[in-house]
Amino acid sequence: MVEEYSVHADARAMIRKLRDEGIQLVWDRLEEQEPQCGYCALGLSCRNCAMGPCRIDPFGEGPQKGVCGADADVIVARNLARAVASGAASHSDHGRDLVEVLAKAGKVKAYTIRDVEKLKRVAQEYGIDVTDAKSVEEIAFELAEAMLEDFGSKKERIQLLSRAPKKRLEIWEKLGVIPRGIDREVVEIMHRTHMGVDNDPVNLLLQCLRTSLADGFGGSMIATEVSDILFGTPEPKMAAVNLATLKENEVNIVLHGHNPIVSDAVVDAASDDELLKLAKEAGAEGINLAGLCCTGNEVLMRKGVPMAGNHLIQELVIGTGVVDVIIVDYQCIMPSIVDIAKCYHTTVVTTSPKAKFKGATHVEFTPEDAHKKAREVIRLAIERFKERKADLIKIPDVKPVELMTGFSIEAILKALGGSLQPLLDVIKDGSIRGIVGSVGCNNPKLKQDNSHIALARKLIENDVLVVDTGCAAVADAKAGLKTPEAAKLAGDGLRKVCEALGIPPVLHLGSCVDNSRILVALSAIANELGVDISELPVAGAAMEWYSEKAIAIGAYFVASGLLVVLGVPPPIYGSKLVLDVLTEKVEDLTGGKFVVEPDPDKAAEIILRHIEEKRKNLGI
Ligand code: BF8
Ligand code: SF4
Repeated sequence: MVEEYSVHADARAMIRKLRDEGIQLVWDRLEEQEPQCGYCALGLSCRNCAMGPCRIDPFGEGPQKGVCGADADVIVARNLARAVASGAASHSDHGRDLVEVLAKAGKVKAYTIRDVEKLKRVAQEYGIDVTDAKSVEEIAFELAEAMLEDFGSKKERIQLLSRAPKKRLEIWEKLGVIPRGIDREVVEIMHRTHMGVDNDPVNLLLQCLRTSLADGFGGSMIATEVSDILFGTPEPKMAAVNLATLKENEVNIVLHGHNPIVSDAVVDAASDDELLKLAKEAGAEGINLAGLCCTGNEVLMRKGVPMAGNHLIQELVIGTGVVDVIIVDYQCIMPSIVDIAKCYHTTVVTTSPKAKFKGATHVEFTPEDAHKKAREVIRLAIERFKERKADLIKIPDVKPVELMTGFSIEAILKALGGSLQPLLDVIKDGSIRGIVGSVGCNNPKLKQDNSHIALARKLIENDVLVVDTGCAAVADAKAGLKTPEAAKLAGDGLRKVCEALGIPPVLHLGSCVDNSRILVALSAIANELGVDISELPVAGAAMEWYSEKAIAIGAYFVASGLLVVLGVPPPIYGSKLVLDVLTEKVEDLTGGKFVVEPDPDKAAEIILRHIEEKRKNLGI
């Protein structure tokens, strides 16, 4: 059975160990939940008001309307809209936290501007004067103020939308989905899904697209740009991934969550001589950091910090018995890790006032004291190190897998010699057939990482360049697809391009908010070719998604004109109308659409056919 849970030896070894120790894991809880509610899976249940909860009978025999009279189409569309709102809000609130730090950069100890050039470039996009007379801190403050306006309710459109091709903007204008303020779109969804407001399912779906664009070209893009400005724009570098990145003889601190505000401060503090001395006095050989999930991707991309794993590794990592502290901020952090940590010596440290966990130790980080708090957490980890339980220690007997990371768009352009032209040339001559963004999560309903890896392998074999983010990126890295040597797994055309540039066939673009890098790249390519994004030989895939954030990402890709393959069915099958719109009719509106295909081989075939069709239409 354990074989069915994950493709990776490190994960399986840990699942067995934790099972032997009687610890309940995500797979056990999934089993306990089965059979899961069929109404909810189809999107047919509603508890938006106290006349309910209501459900619609999918077989047409029982009730076809909720107490208020809402039918299946309205209920499914409303539920989906609330998921998009939550996903967009998550990315965007993360973005806002970064903007608040940007406003204080240079004035507080932990945060400075590490990419001044990018600060000035983005500030100019916001119409800010960047003359030499202004200090870097002044520009940062003005940019932060201008970005906060993007979250408000006065603007007619968010600023970075202007990066999209002209044709795309015209399509959005015609559809009435130009996003205004980020907060405004999310609030409007909450309003429109209250009982008795928007009862036209198509109108609701259009608001889903608009809100998702407020995320992709707003909250997420702001998060990426400000992270680069504050912590440095990533550049290619080698690093390592899997559970063997933990070190038995060192103090191990696992960085889990999403926002580099916390993880970057901890990385900085970990090289402090005084703390290293303290660790040695405690009997450790050093202080070792390892990432998990998206904040792991952030520090991996920028600093080469080793990556312990992705979403389904978060419980298992504690089971090694060598994690002294696991420090989290927010999103995708299973509450269960606190319970599991109690079986070991591990302390879970929460850091955000908006994400406290019952049973965890709260060390609140603010921009003013992040420097101090990061040191406090490391000191705590050194104390915990002394409490390790020798009989519970077991790091899986595997070797860390190497990867090349750090492919920001700026880094890709640099590798190409400063212009997109060489990339366009190899796409035009067919050496590279197209580009696919592989994104999203793990889901315990699927064998961990299997679909991500199988899809990426098949795509590169067929000369499709894969760019990945989030947990998909960790999956591909663990499978060894992210070393320059992996070029040999690619088709001849892609292999030669990778070999010439010394890059892997699967490029790591970062965390989930960094899917905005994909939007930036596709917009730039489309602009260069004088076409729309929907005409490009490109696609997206979220084969193992679980999160509402992934729904928002999928929606902004579709709104931007992309075919998006989902490997896990979204809860929309209760409405034929919603299903039809999202998997067919939306193509006439945006040029993009969703396809649901859990089989990675078939998903790859669908994508390859799509790419060839787009090439044919472009005449290349
Ligand atoms: O934002 S890929 S499981 S960690 S939601 Fe979460 Fe999904 Fe991982 Fe990052 Ni993204
Ligand atoms: Fe039922 Fe309508 Fe209330 Fe939903 S909004 S719970 S369908 S009465």
